[in-house]
Amino acid sequence: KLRGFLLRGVVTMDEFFMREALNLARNGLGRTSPNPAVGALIVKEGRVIGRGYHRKAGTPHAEILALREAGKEAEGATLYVNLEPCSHYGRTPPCSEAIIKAGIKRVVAAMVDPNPKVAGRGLAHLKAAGIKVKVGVLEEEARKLNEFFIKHITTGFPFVTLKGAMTLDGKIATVTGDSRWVTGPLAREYVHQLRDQYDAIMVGVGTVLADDPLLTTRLPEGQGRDPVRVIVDSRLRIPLEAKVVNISEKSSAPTIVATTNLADPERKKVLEDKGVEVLTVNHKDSRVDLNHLMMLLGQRGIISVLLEGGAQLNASAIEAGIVDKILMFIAPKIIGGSLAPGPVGGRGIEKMQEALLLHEVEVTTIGADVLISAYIRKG
Ligand code: AOF
Ligand code: ZN
Repeated sequence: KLRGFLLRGVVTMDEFFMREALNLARNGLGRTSPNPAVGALIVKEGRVIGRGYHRKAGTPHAEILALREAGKEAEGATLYVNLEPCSHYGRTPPCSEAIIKAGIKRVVAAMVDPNPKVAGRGLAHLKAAGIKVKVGVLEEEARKLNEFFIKHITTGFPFVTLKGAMTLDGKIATVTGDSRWVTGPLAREYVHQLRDQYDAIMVGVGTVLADDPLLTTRLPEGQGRDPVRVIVDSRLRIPLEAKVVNISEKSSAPTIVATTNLADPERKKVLEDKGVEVLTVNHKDSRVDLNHLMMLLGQRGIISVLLEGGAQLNASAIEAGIVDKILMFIAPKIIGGSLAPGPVGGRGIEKMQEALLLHEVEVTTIGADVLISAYIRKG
C-alpha cells in the first residue's frame, strides 16, 4: 500500500512517516501543557522499529520513548519527529545527546523548536555529530498541531480561541435572553471535546449571571479533563450561588475570578473562603485589562484559553488583540428580534472598511450546524 502511494507521488517516504509521527503526537494533545505535543518514530529499512509520544510535562520526551522501544536496532536508523529534538537540560536531559548515543544516522524534523532554549541548537548538535538532518517536512501541519505551544513559548501569552454559537440571523439568544440551545447535540458535544484540549475556559460575569454555566468538560465515560475556569468580573458581581464558585464533586475544576481593585475587598474575601482564587488585575477604562490577565495566565503555564463569551467580553477581547482564532457555529435557525444580541457586542466599528478581516477560513458541518474556523492574524 505504501509503495502504491509513493509511486503515484501522493506522498514522499518522509511525509508518510512524518504523518505517523504527527498522529502519535496527537495522542498527547491537551495533556502536555505547557509543553508541546510530540511524536517520534524510528524507521529502519522501511520498517518502524520504535514509537513514542510525549504524555505529560516532566515525563520523557517522545524521542526517548521511541529510542527505548527500538533498543540496539536504532543504530543506523532514521528518526522522524514533529519538533526539533531538544538540546537543553530541562525537566529531562537533552534528546540530541541520546539520539547521537544511539547511533541514529538521519533525523527528519517537521519544524525547528521555537523554544528559545533550543531554537536550532538541537539540530546543530546532531549535524556536528555527523547525523544527516532534514527539517520542514509537513511543517504547516506540525505548526497547527502545536499552535498553543508556539504562541506561548514565543510570546508568554496563551493562545486564545473565541468560540461562539449563533443562529443564521446572527443572534446568540432570543430577545428574552433564552439561549438553550442555539446549536444541536453534536455541536455541543464538540465543544466539550474542545474544552478537554484547552487549559482554561473564560467567560464574562454577564454570562454567569444569565446562564449560570458549569464550564466543565462533559464527555461520555468520564473521559476528558476540565479546564481552569476563568471569570472576568471587574466589580465582583458574581452571585455567591453561581455554580462556578461552588466547588463541588460536580464541578471540581479550579475557578479564577479575575477582578480589579474597583471591587469590594470584603466580597473578595467571601469568594476566597469558598475556595475560589480571586486575581486582582490592572484595569483599563474600568474593565479588567485583558492583556494583563493573559500575561498572568501565561506565567502560570496556561498556554491556551477558550473564550466562550458573552458578547461584551468577546468585543473587549477582540479589541484588546488577545484573540488568535475564531470558532463560530451557525445554527440553521432564524429567531429575529432587532434587540436579540449577536456574538460580538461593544460599540462596534463605523465603516465596513474597518472590519476585522479573518484568514485561513475553513467551513465544516457538525450535525445540522455549520462551523466556521478562522484566524485573526495572517499565517
Ligand atoms: C516535550 N516533549 O517530546 C519534546 C520536547 O521541560 P522539559 O525539560 O521536558 O523540556 C521541554 C522542552 O523540550 C519543550 O519546550 C520543547 O522545546 C522541547 N521538546 N518537549 O515536552 C517532547 N521533544
Ligand atoms: Zn527532548
